[in-house]
Amino acid sequence: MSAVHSVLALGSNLGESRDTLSSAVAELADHPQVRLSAVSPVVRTRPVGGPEQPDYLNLVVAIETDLEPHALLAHCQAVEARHHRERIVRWGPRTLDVDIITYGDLHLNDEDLIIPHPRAAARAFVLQPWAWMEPDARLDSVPVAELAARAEDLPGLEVFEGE
Ligand code: PH2
Ligand code: MG
Ligand code: MG
Repeated sequence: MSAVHSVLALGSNLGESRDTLSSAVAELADHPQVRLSAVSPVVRTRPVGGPEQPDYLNLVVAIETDLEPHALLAHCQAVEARHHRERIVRWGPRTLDVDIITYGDLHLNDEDLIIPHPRAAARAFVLQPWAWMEPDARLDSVPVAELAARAEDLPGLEVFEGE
C-alpha cells in the first residue's frame, strides 16, 4: 500500500503550550510508518465551546503514513498521553489534543473515530493554519481557505510569534 496523506490538528491551553506542541510534532514524526511533510504556523485562538478557559495555541501538520486509521489514532493518543492529557471535561482545557482531521479521501464513521473530523469544517483554529500550510487543500471538495473565511472563530485568531 502506498502512504496516505493525512492532516492532524494539535491544540494546547495548559502548561508550556508552545514547547508541548513542538515536542508533540517531533513525537508524531518519530514513528517508522509516519513521515512529516508539512507543519503550519502556530496560531493563538480563543477557546471554542467548553467552560471558561485560557486561549489555545493550535497548529496542523501533514503526514504521509502507512498506519491504518485506528493505528494512527492510537499513535496520536500515545503522544497525548506522554503530555499527561487527562479527559475530564468535554472541550475543557488540556495540555495536548491531537485530532485526525483527514486521512486521504476516507470517510469513516466508527464509534471511536470519525473522519473527516466532524467539526473541522467550521473551525478556524484548524482551517486557517491548514490553508496557510496547504493553500490548495480541500475538505470534501470545498477549498479549506473558503471554509476558514466563513468560520465564526476566525476573528479571534492570530499568528503566534512567541511571547
Ligand atoms: N479544541 C476543542 C474545543 N475548543 N478551541 C480552540 N481555540 N482550540 C482548540 O484546539 C479547541 C477549542 C476540542 O478539542
Ligand atoms: Mg479536538
Ligand atoms: Mg481530541
